[in-house]
Amino acid sequence: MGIAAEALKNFKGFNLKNMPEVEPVSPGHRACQGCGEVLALRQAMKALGTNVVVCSATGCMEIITSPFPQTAWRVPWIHVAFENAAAVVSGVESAYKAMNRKNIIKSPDTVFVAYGGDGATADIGMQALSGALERGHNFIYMCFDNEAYMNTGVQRSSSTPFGAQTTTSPPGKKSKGQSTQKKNLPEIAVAHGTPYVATACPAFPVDLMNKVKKASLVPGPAYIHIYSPCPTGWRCGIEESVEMARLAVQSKVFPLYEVIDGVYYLSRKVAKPKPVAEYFKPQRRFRHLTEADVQQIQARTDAEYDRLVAKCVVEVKEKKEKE
Ligand SMILES: Cc1ncc(C[n+]2csc(CCOP(=O)(O)OP(=O)(O)O)c2C)c(N)n1
Ligand code: SF4
Repeated sequence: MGIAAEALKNFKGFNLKNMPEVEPVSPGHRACQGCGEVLALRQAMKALGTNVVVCSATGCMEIITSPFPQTAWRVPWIHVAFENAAAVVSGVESAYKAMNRKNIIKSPDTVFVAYGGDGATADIGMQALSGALERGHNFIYMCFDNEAYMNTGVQRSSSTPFGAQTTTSPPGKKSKGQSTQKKNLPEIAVAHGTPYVATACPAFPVDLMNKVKKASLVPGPAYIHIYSPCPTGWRCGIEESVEMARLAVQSKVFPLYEVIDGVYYLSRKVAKPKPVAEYFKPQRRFRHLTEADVQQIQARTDAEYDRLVAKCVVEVKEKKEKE
């Protein structure tokens, strides 16, 4: 049995009846109305509780929680540069380890967390993240993926999906919007031999919280990729974030799965998938796409999903959250 499976063998998860009441991220922050990213952050932090140190890359979740002299954080939290959250959390984790060993502190169970948006993770912080995963620090990295650099005004990242409009991938006579395919960050984390990797989204809060909790129990690096709808950048209604996250899963655009010691588990099998067009429709970032474009994206989505399912040896038998 691998180290992650061993650590999780007696795992008893959250359910709707035993939700923690703790709120490490307080309400009253300055996110846009309907922000799916801060909803995901709240769920993740509720799962982790208060014995944590959090390193935040620059981005929306940093800006909206820390307008000086205020803060929404009720736990130790460090804002670091855009590109080095994983490097800083490595140092913090190492410092705690050394101080525990020398009996300077008694804090063996503190959980170390770094997070960033998709720009901070897939592009500018990739080198720091790769190094931290490879060195095997005991930390969780959470990527809140809203599929563009939102904080600075919706620029494309390498996690922006094919065809999406951003300010730096504008559609026009010669362009269909984003011309490249979304970078597969969970696969990159798996390729590092990371003991625990998972995808999650805030439309399935119990699943998200259990994955974050599991990540905290694994003695080594863990990577969680969290789909985070952004009504401001996706140009959809502020009341539609949770629905967008749910539709992303139901249309196979964003499958929910875990990889424990390299073994793939599908968290939720999409038996009756919704068309990608239904997921695209409320989002004006996809409005310029033709029917043929959407069909092409549908075919690729189906193929990618089938490729993932073929890798999943076991289906997780968990009580399903209501869709
Ligand atoms: C080295 C560096 N380059 C650029 C910036 C400007 N900057 C700050 S936040 C940000 C965008 C963050 O995007 P992302 O990581 O996707 O997070 P989001 O805001 O979408 O949650 C940029 C470009 C910076 N702070 N530092
Ligand atoms: S721009 Fe998007 S991700 Fe950033 S706070 Fe607003 S809704 Fe949230």
